[in-house]
Amino acid sequence: MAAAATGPVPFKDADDDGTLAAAEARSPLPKEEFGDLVAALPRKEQYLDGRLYEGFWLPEHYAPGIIAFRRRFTPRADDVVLASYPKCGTTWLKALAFAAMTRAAYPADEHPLLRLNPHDVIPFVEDVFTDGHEAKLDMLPSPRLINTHTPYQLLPESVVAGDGGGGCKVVYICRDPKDMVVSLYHFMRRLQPDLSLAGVVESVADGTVPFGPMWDHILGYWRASVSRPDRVLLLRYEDLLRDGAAGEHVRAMARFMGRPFSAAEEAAGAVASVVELCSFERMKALEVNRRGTAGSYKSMPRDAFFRKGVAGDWANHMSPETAARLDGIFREKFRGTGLTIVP
Ligand code: PAP
Repeated sequence: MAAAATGPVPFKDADDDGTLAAAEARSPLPKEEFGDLVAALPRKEQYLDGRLYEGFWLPEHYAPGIIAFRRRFTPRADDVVLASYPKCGTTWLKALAFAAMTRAAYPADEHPLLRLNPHDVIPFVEDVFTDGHEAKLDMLPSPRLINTHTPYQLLPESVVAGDGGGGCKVVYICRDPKDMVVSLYHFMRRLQPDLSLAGVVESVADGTVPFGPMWDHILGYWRASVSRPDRVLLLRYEDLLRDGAAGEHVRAMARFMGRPFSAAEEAAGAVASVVELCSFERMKALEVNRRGTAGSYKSMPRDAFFRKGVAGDWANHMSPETAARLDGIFREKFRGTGLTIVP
């Protein structure tokens, strides 16, 4: 399928005649380019081996790709970066943002989210760079939706540049760290059945969790959302889940991304259609999300991205002592900042 003139279009649909693939095959991969740099970084062996790079534990596999992303990514003024800490609502955010931006582009029964997993529509930029597909980003029509787990502090300077210096918009989603722990535990257990919840808790507590410390990840985006609300929008998974609230956030996100819903669209129920298309029940039930794998690294079964989709599941897995310990750590890290993610 040829790329439409106006974006965003599904990444998977771009270059499907393989024009770029041959050229890409001749370029060196980031792991060849930055392998020595990464090999010299402190290393932590765990359920996802990490390398400590400028204060964050990057998954070893992605470290060269993230360095390439930082050095080479060329943003466009109308790009929107969808950012998240892992297991905090990434899949939902991708679906909502893409559905909101493309609400007028497809007949309801032909929407790409009905045939593609959200991770195939908007892949992680870490995967894109690691696998040498960066040229494919350049061929996507504007506006593009870019997705990342990279901390705000490590985003390319070109993305976070101040007024007059370029930069683009960023939407970040965060979640109660206790529910992130439980979600990450279940996710990683699909690959490592003997992984313990205690092991994941420890990695969060000592900051070595992939893309951690989690508190610094959240604080980076939160601070940016406070100082530059026109550029960085912060969403909370729990807020989106609240009865009837998803529409209000979709509306705000569409406005922020530069495609506000018109009065006519509002009257026609366009906001509710986006929310319904991206609802947990609808997405989980789709054939494309029940079979096959997503992402090039570790090839996660697609159904692993749709587990329970609720707030507060931590109470079914964690002792009150462990919950209090995690709450205490985050409260302490956020003290004096004004940020309250922990209830
Ligand atoms: P990722 O960062 O690896 O892409 P991410 O999508 O953030 O993962 O995490 C998946 C979580 O979002 C799962 O939470 P749980 O384990 O606590 O259930 C998943 O169920 C939830 N999720 C996925 N899609 C939706 C959706 N459409 N609505 C609400 N929650 C969702």
